[in-house]
Amino acid sequence: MYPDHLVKEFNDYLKEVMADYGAVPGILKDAMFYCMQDGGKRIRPIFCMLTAISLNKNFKVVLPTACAIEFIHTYSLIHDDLPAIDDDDLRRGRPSCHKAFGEDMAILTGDALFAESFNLIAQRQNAPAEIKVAVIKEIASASGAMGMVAGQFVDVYYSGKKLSKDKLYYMHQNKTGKLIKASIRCGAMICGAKERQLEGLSRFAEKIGLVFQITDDILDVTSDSKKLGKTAGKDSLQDKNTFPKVWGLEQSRQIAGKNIEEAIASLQGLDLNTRPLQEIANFLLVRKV
Ligand code: GRG
Repeated sequence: MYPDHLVKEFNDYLKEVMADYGAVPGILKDAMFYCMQDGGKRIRPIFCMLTAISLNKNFKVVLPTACAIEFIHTYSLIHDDLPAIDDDDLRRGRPSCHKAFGEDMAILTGDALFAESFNLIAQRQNAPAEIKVAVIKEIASASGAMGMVAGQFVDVYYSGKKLSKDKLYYMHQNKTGKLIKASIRCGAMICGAKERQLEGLSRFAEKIGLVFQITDDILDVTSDSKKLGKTAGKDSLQDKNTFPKVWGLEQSRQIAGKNIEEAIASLQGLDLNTRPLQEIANFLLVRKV
């Protein structure tokens, strides 16, 4: 089952954070608020909060970093939807940012959220300075030129071209997996995880990050736009390289299932409260949105 109570806690905290942006000028502010308001699953913040819980800490201690990661994720969706990239009119069940505010504003809104995410950690995250630097480094690396942007590059550059299985893994691990991994690793670092726990959680995170994108690919084929809140069937329309295209639907499901088993196994023997992380890992196999 999805931890809806944590989504509510996160959204309440986000409202408090957004109140800091009252002085942002004109429709840039409207666009930032529009894109950040309730709507997404908040799964990256949830991963971060559940990691705190697995280490027997209060999830509230990681909320600023969880929020910073959601800022980066939202920026990536705004830019991904632009006509020059995926050209999508629908996001989270509403017109995407550039449809509502224009392309110029969508570019600026993404830029603003990206920079403000680091501001948020610097200003609000309560942790020793060396941990804050490590968290910032983790998130910058996960979202940068050898992380999310690298994965997105492969996605864009190889659309309509044949992609090897190795490159498909590389694309998914970078485009989606690394920010998910950062959500878990940052939660662990802030909560004082021991080296061995951090390593185990990182192995868990790599596998579930991959599975999250595999199920995203599967849902694009098997679900519809109304349920997803974004345009279904676009991957094949744009001749994207996806798991169902390269492996077929059934084998994609099997790869996802095997990775979830391995993810859960990597949590054992680490002196963690593993149940919440196991539950969300299993949820990834049955999620409908
Ligand atoms: C420089 C153009 C440019 C891009 C920057 C845009 C970008 C880098 C990266 C995009 C990466 C991207 C869009 C990955 C998709 C990952 C994914 C599965 C998104 C959907 O996430 P959900 O399902 O969405 O968590 P919600 O709406 O629930 O938050």
